[in-house]
Amino acid sequence: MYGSRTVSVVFPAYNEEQHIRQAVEDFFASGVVDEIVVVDNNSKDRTREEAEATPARVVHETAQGYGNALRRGLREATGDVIILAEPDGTFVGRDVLKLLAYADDFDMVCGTRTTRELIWAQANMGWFLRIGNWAVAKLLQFLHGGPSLSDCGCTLRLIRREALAGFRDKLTVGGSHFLPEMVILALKHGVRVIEVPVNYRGRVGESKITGTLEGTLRTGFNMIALILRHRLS
Ligand SMILES: Nc1nc2c(ncn2[C@@H]2O[C@H](COP(=O)(O)OP(=O)(O)O)[C@@H](O)[C@H]2O)c(=O)[nH]1
Ligand SMILES: [Mg+2]
Repeated sequence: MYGSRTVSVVFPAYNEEQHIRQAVEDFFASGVVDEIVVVDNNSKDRTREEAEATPARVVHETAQGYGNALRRGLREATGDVIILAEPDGTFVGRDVLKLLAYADDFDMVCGTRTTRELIWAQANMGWFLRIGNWAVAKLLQFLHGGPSLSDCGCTLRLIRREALAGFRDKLTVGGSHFLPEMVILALKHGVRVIEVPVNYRGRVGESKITGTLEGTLRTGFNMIALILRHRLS
């Protein structure tokens, strides 16, 4: 509970057995989270069992993909505000307070992993990822009339339930380029969006999106195509 609002956290999870328990613990330790929804996305390891041993609610999404898992989580979460995160150790539970602090003035609060002091030494955020995330965010900002945006790939973000209701059923992306679609649809629906700096740490377990150059490039190109397509439509 934060003020008078209930708070949900959504964790998309594909093979995250190594850190899922600690992640649930860490986000609950913020003291404001009422519900954590773990969306197990056909994990082949013990993610599901590990998650079920926590106070989190575990749902199983069979449609594979980062976007599919997050969209399912957005439908399942019951809080007045819904926070998307990852259970891989990269995000810090107490950072939800930074997002919540802006939730009175804005409907959607996106994290940005561009502040040097908050990028931990082990984080997967080399110059290529940093510039790429920034450039795609700027493309989105200029083509879709956004506020200042500097990171197109940060899962950690908050959306108020009433704001989400206006466009939730229009979200279509099931793959790794889900995040920009959420911002574009939000802007199209007059949702007030702001970015705030968040911590970004090293990951526990294998990275499935930006862990390889190929995965990074594919996701980047898909994001750019989506941003252009929405502008032209
Ligand atoms: N790549 C990928 N991630 C998924 C999928 N389903 C759920 N996820 C989760 O989405 C998050 C992002 O993936 P991750 O491997 O951390 O990518 P990275 O943040 O670029 O290193 C993690 O929490 C995954 O467990 C899926 O089908 N593919
Ligand atoms: Mg990750």
